[in-house]
Amino acid sequence: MKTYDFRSDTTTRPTERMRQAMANAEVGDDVYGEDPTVILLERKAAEMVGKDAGLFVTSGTMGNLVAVLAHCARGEEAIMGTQGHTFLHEASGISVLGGVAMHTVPNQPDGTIALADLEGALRNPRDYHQPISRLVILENTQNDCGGVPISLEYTKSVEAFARQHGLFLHLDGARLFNAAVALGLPASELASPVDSVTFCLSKGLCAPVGSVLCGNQDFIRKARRLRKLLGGGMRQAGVIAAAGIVGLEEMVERLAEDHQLAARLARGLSEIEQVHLSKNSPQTNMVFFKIDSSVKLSTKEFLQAMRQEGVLLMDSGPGEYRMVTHHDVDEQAVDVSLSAFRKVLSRKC
Ligand code: TLP
Repeated sequence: MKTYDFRSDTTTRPTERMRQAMANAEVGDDVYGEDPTVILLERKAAEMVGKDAGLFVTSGTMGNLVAVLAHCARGEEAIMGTQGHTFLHEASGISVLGGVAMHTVPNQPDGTIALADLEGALRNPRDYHQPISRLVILENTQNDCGGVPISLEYTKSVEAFARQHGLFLHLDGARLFNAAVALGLPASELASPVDSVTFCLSKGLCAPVGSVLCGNQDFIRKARRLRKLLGGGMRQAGVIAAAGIVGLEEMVERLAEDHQLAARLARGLSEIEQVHLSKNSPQTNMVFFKIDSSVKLSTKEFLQAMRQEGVLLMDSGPGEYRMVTHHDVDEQAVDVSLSAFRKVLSRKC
């Protein structure tokens, strides 16, 4: 039976054009700065997000880690949302490896962090009992709040706050291009207020591996050293960078199709009695929902029953589930999964 994987857009496989580009990639030793394909990817990525320079890193997690370590010294503090990926899903790397404290403040349902909460998180730099506030981290799209695209106006307001208080501003833009497509703005504009931004090639853009961290030349020089320190210096990395270039050239515009497919999925789910859409789904390529408490299936049983019908999805917190649309699922996959929902939910009610 064919399986449709809605767990994440990280499950996308490289396209045929990517595989060809990888096979033919011109390579060199990137630790010596001699891989022309990596150099091209970094240049292209930086240009697309409006920064001076880029650094190819293994993953979004490494991009955020390197960025935070480049901005903050040990004992300093990064302010971020309680729903932020860096706080929830990155094994506390910035604290474990960088000695950087995480100061969390609530995300609002629309994915933003209230300016008053940022203000309240500020430390007194003259009080030596306190850590030093150094950085604010935003996320766009905000994954755990519903894949929410965050507006340019809001990001600018946080920039003004950060400048006023001498803080750096980093953007986890793992899905920045989804936000750009949803808001109808270039990614470079959305990232213009921030000092550094990382985005993933390996999600909706379909490349098999990698993210790019972008910022000014000095920041990227520092980041390059930190990437090496973390064991992320790659050699003939042009083989994978080549797929990233295809992702940037060919896969950005089509993210709109993923958003339309998520809308179709959400419409279908909303017609199923036992399914309740949550987090204002869908806002981009993610659909969050809860299953009615009348359904006597544990999370594990429900996921297992759906898997038996050929549909993979993920739980995203107590009683809540997430489905993500991407290049490797289509209208037929949505229709099959809606039938699977009907079958599984009616069976066990
Ligand atoms: N997110 C994954 C899981 O880790 C939850 C997913 O399936 O959504 N920032 C954001 C906003 C992300 O959503 C992710 C991945 C990352 C960073 C990390 O990227 P990778 O997986 O490349 O380290």
